[in-house]
Amino acid sequence: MSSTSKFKKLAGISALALAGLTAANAVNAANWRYAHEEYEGDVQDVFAYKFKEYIEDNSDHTLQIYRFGELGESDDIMEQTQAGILNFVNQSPGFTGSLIPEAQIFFIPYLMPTDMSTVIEFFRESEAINEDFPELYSEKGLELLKMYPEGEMVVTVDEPVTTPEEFSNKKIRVMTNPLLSETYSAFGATPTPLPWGEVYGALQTNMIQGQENPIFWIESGGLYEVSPNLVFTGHGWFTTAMMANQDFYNGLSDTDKKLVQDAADYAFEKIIVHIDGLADKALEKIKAGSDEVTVTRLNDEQIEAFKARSPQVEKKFIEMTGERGKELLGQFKEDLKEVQND
Ligand code: 6CS
Repeated sequence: MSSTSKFKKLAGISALALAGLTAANAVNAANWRYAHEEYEGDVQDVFAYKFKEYIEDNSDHTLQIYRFGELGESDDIMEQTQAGILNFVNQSPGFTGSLIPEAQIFFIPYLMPTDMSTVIEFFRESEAINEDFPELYSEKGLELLKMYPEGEMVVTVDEPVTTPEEFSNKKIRVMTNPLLSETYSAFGATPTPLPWGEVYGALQTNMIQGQENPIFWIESGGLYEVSPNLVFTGHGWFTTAMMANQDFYNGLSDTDKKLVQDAADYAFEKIIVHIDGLADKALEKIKAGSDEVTVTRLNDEQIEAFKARSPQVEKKFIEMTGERGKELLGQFKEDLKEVQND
């Protein structure tokens, strides 16, 4: 055989082998489905798209993302994930509280520090976050992949509020977990649990007189248009969680499990950069977009009056979650102390 025809034959074989490999990859390539609770460009959306970027750059799999409303409310996407219709979901503890009561720990006011770098270090290092919570989620058929902060909570009200007394007779919307209702009762208000889709309309029609959310969301959802008085109380952070259906996750190859874990780590690193300075930028946009907006930052003395009501919420948390909740809270506090002492 001449060397040219030998080469042609070899080239033919490797082309065949390559085609075979590509076919095998195509067979293994999956299209995964991921839903979250927010709109285009919001924090959960950025996280989801970074997760997708990593998955698609490092495998043949593809990821389809569904934003708020495309598949329903937060509770709907969680149900679809538990049923295996969706592979991944981002649901915030604000809504997970009824499924996993311990997730309500984030609503004990003044438990979390206000300083962002300490908060981030806590999410990175905490045993409660990285070891205890995955176990709790696992009992509900969920593989917890990441918990991350979105921004400090700010209250918006129909008039500026600086004391618990001024909250009296004000209906404040809360996400649908019982502990958050306890927090707003303790703050002197009348808590009103509502799914996200009803909040803007309820503020507009004065069915409720306020709500709480991070600034980027108050801006992107236009909440300041119907609830223009922003009050910085310093009482907590909006935290969220991203997870997979556990049967789906357990059925993945070790390579794909690592891919998914690495993609979640990658998205976390990107989100930390994304939220840095986000609140300030959003506040500037809000101020530019409305003359009605007022900004009240509670001073230390005013904060003390709200903080004094935190122990009663902590007590309720333990009543709702028993020994396990008590242990989790102990670990949470220990983890916080460690990052605050650094
Ligand atoms: O208040 C809420 O319900 C929504 N807030 C944020 C920041 N993300 C999603 C959630 O549904």
